[in-house]
Amino acid sequence: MIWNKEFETMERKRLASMQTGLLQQQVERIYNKNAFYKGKMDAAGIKPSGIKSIEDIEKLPFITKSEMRDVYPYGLLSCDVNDIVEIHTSSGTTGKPVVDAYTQKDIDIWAEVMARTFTMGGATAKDRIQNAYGYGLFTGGLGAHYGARKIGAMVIPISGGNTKRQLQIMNDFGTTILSCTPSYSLYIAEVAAEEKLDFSKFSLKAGFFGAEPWSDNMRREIEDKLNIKAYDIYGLTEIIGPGVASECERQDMLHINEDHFFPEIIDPQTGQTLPDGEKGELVITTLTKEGTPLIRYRTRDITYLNREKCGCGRTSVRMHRILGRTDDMLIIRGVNVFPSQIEEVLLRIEGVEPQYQLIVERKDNMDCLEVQVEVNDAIFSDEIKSLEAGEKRIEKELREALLVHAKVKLVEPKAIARSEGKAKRIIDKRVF
Ligand code: DLL
Repeated sequence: MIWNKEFETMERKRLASMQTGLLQQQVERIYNKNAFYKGKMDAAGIKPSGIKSIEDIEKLPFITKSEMRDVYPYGLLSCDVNDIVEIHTSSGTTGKPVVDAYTQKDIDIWAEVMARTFTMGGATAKDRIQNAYGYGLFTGGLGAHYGARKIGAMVIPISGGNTKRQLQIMNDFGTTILSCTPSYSLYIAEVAAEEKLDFSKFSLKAGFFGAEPWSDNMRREIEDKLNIKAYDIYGLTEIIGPGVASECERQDMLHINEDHFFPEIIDPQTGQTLPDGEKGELVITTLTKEGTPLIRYRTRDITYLNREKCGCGRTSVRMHRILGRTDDMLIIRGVNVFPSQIEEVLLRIEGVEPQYQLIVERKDNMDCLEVQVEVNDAIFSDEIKSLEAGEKRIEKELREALLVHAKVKLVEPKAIARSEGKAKRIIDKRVF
């Protein structure tokens, strides 16, 4: 099922020419309406008339998160402030939050791209969507809400938290679709097991999970435990929230809504554009955004692109699930380590639960990485000797995958704090 055949299956030549037109309009608008962008373009020596085709996007300067913070709260507005109908922001835990301001047209586009997302995973007007993403300034709750309403589904706007109630509502209302973070879906499964609830007796059939990194192994765990198909959905506050890219029923990379969000992959060190298939930092330009348009935004998310046509019939470029972030790459004794690599190794191992935390410390000027990971009851209640043997075995596998030593500590079930939103995987105690 395809929500918007015209745009999702557009012939690529036509799409490129449409993108050229949209980029030209966007650049013209920001140059004339936003002093910050005008300053940046003047400094880079590029005028709107210099954009002759979509490839000319490379002439435009990047924008970073810290620049967005410098112009907080309204510095990126490219329309009259009275035309803004809704505001969202990032959590701002590491500094001033970044702001996404939406006009009514921006909200309509958000609903459209989220309608595509739900339809890609087989949702229809007959579905009952339990939306356990947080409602509020976070974009997950309202973004999924608008998309679910757009396809005419029944929305259960429960927001995150209160897990027993989630299960009660799921059962009473016959929820067919769950949307929340992947880590929260596993917590829901865990509470269900404690309550002796059996998902095969529920009506749940699919879940739309994102807002944090997860792996294919974690997908399998979720699919098994909740008895559903689990789809990866990607987005970020700066661009629109969820709805930037999502998986179709083939679960084979995420289709980017390219008629609204133009993707590029760059080498994060040099800023050079990389060819399709090469891993690098994802850069996104909003082609249609009115409120707070972004030109060449450096997401810090690492992935690669694939332009081959997907078997589902969509022609849009696809991105691999996020492989890591340039900023949560840990540098351990000079070696680059991504939490996703560690998760991949851990979840290959029998008896290991998808609950882990990485603790980094500096002892005697040496970086030390400890991986704390939960194991199931059967393994934990084994003799100390076999626990130690398990730790050594995982340490060996991690060493082979990461090329650096990590100390492994197997911990009892539920020892690691659960999250109702994004999971906290890294505790970096080093002081730089
Ligand atoms: O997390 C938007 C969202 C809500 C996406 C609900 C999907 C579902 P932010 O809070 O601004 O926005 O965080 C954005 O989260 O740059 C990625 O690093 C990470 N992220 C989002 N989706 C995924 C995903 C929302 N599917 C940041 N896989 C992004 C991996 C993801 N990382």
